[in-house]
Amino acid sequence: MTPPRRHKPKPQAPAPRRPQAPAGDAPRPPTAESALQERRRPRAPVRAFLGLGSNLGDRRAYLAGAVARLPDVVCVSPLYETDPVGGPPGQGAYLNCVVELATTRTGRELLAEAQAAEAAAHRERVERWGPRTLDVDVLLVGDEEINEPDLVVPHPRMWKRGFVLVPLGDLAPELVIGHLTSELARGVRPAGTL
Ligand code: A4P
Ligand code: MG
Repeated sequence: MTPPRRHKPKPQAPAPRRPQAPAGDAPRPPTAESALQERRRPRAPVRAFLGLGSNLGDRRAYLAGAVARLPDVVCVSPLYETDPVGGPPGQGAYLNCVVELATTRTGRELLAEAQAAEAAAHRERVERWGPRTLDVDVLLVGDEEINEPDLVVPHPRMWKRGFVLVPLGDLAPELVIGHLTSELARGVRPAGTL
């Protein structure tokens, strides 16, 4: 099995200077949403995992673009070519991988980053599980549990999907024990690294 690749963080640009607030500008009170985010924010970085998939266009380039723009990435799994699960018949094979982050961001903040990466890849939503340039799913964020209409973490379908569990097992074998069966691993073929 190809070992996971340590992701070299890009050299940091000098921190942007914060614009000075005009004199007499009162600090804005927190909204209910921002207060909830603050309460959920981990104090120390936690291990988080995102699942990436592409089955349209230059799949490798879309995955590489996502890895370059996602924040706090520390490790990238090998790539796998995988048979499509669900969706319309006749769609092409996927390239899948999983990235590991060391992050203090919340699950909701990571969903926003995931959706920004999808938008940057010009993802079009035509039908559920239809072909896509890029899909980024929030799999795990430390031990955070979220059950909201537009965000469920841990990702509810990840434990039954070979295209998630095989690359996740490369990065964190302890997490897939008892979930990754030989039947799930069928149709998940090594495809090199990014
Ligand atoms: N959403 C809720 N929880 C999450 C989460 N943890 N991470 C919501 C990301 N999104 C989450 O997703 C639909 C909605 O799910 C979003 O609006 C978000 O608020 P989507 O990406 O717009 O649509 P989708 O991906 O078509 O639907 P879904 O249900 O997320 O599908 P999955 O589970 O992501 O599966 N086969 C192979 N071989 N490889 C693949 O990568 N991917 C899928 C998509 C199907 N078959 C595949 C693969
Ligand atoms: Mg998705």
